[in-house]
Amino acid sequence: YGSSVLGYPRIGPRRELKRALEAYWHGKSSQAELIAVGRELQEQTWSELAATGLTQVPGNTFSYYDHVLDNALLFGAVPGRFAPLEGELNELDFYFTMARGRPDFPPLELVRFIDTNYYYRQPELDERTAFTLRADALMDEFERAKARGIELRPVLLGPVSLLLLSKASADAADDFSVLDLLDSLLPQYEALFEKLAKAGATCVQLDEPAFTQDRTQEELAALGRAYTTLSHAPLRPRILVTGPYGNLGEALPILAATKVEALGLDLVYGKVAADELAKIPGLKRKRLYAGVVNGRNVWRADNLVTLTYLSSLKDVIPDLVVSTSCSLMHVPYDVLAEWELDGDVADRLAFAKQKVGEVVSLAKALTEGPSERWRKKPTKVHFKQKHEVRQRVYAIKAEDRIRAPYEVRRLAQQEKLNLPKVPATTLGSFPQTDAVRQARYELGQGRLEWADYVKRIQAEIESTIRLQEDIGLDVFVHGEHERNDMIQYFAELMDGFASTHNGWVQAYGSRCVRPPILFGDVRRRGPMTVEWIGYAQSLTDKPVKGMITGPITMLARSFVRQDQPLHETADQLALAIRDEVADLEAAGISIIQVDEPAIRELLPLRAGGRKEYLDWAVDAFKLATGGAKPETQIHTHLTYTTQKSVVDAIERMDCDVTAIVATRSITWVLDAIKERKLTHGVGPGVYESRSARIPDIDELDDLLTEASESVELDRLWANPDGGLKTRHYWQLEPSLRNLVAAARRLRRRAEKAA
Ligand code: THG
Repeated sequence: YGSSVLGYPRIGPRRELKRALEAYWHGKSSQAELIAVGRELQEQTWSELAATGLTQVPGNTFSYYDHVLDNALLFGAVPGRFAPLEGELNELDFYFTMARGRPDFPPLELVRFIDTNYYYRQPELDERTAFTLRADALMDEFERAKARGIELRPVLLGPVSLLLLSKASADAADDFSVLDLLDSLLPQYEALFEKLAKAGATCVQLDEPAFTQDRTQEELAALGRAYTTLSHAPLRPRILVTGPYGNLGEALPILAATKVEALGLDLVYGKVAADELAKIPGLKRKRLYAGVVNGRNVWRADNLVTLTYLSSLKDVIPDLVVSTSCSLMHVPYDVLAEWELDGDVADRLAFAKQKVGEVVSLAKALTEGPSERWRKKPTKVHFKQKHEVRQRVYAIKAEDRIRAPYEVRRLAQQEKLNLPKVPATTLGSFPQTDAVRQARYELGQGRLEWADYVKRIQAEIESTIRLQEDIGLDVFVHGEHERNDMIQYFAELMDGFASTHNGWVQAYGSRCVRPPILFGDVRRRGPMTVEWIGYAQSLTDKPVKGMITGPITMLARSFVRQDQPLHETADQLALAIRDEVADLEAAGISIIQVDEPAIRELLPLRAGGRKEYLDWAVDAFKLATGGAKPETQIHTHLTYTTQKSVVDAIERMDCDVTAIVATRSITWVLDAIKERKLTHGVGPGVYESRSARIPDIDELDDLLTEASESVELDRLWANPDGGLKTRHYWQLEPSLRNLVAAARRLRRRAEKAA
């Protein structure tokens, strides 16, 4: 039986690509040096995959920035607004400018890739888009591998997903739909197939991740049309179509009915019984890439269970290739690069390199039977339990999740806090100085004493407080100087989480995260934020907000244990946060923000599972905040989506104040306010904190005034749409001064009118 993987990480085992990119972007190295690093990473990847024993090695898994943008440019889909730059810049600089923008050319929008923690640059299409094939780089890689005796199976986005992941450009005709371009795109795929076939490629992989989400009949019909056409291409390699990240659902019989030779199924997130597959006409005669090794988590596969499943599949579909559920780009490179993991945890982990090994040994076992070792040492699934934590979860009562009625809380908070109408605040983080990063690094190295570190952080907190006083904000924050990444920060302070040294995963471009590993029962070791927030509050009479990351966001951005339902793990996290809320209250903090920017990120891909998810997600949040006294004001910070179920969920979270990021346009949020779907305090993000532009008073006033037409002024808040960690003070200061001025203007007008 064959073995393969659908893709591989590309940032480099030691983030070599990140360093090379940033050196090049900052003018510290040449393009030739960057390209040398890129080639080296490509070659390392195929050599390693071939040496591990995969029967088929994927190609084109490398990218200098983003594979979605690569695929758009492979077919010449340059948005019209960037066309003027094409003659001016060389190919790679042009590509980076589309991805990163420059002052006169805003970048392509950064969008979450399906439901992963990877973000891509969204291609822009319109009726003027004219596709052409630009396959030099792809063919060059293919030839270089061939010269090393390795035949690659180039990986591409399938044509329909490429279109569906794109958006209509700002100047597209009103009736333009991205699928209008399918017929002009397909001939370019055919031209590429011909080139590949002539170069000796026997198989090409086309990923159609868009079809593991709910799709319209029109989109499904486009899929059928695309692969009927492509499978009739005159000269082509065998075609493998994959459906990563979930279940292909209705798309599967459509693909099975075409003449493509092979299908790749995600049999982890889209697990189906073999006899269900047997019922699909045409499937038995295809080659099945059985995606049984999870490409998105870090746990070792249960070998015996997986082997049993594979055996049942091969009885139905004889031509079987053992594979991964999706590309391995969502996991770190190598467990062996970690030296501080607890043995019990390390033994259960598989990163990309180990997962390739699992695929190879499962394929071998399918022919030869399981190895003796598997029987002697079965894969461990369960961890040692912490009875105290489990008992607390079982003892949760419904009323633990319920606070006093909003009206009662509102009056109690008004009396206690005495805030003005339209209070101005920020959402947490302030810019981090190099000195603080340096101090944290030295602390980690053991070269700085804790007491000295505390003094340095306190100095930063003090200057953040003084700045906010000077600007005239109404509710302060301490600035989060003690945190590099909030997820890592909290994970390090709780039992049940492990952190890695080299477990980097690409977030976008050169940016990476090191997701913590949530392996066991979660418990707070002690107060996590009180030292810093309490210090900040001691410096001022203005209320300082406590800042905690919510249970769902901790789940969404960690690698989470699989031996118990997610909702149980969420409740454990919620209890830890509930304790932190109580400690903050006891330290005199009267406003506490529990952020859940990721609550929509765990939303199931298909509508079917969404209600159940939102029910337990909202419940976990309410458990985290439900212990707060009526006079304590609970805030949250969320990303808004127009999906009705999510808007309802915001309301059900029952926060006193919700700050909303409106990723694309604030009018969505204003609409929801107008329709009176949000009945508690609300802070529409009136300026984009991630943009370099400084908003003026009039435009902030206009937005707040528009919001005030639907919200009474005593539940409207003025705030940016996100943290300010990556801003410069020269941007942040004038922006916040204008925000305060706009809020005061609105307040004064209201007072005059009254
Ligand atoms: N933290 C975690 N997960 C996240 C985000 C986060 N997922 C979603 C979103 N934010 C992803 N966006 C980013 C943006 C910037 C960076 C990472 C993810 C980033 N990373 C630093 C880098 O690559 O240089 C590393 C920071 C570090 O040292 O930890 O800038 O915010 N968990």
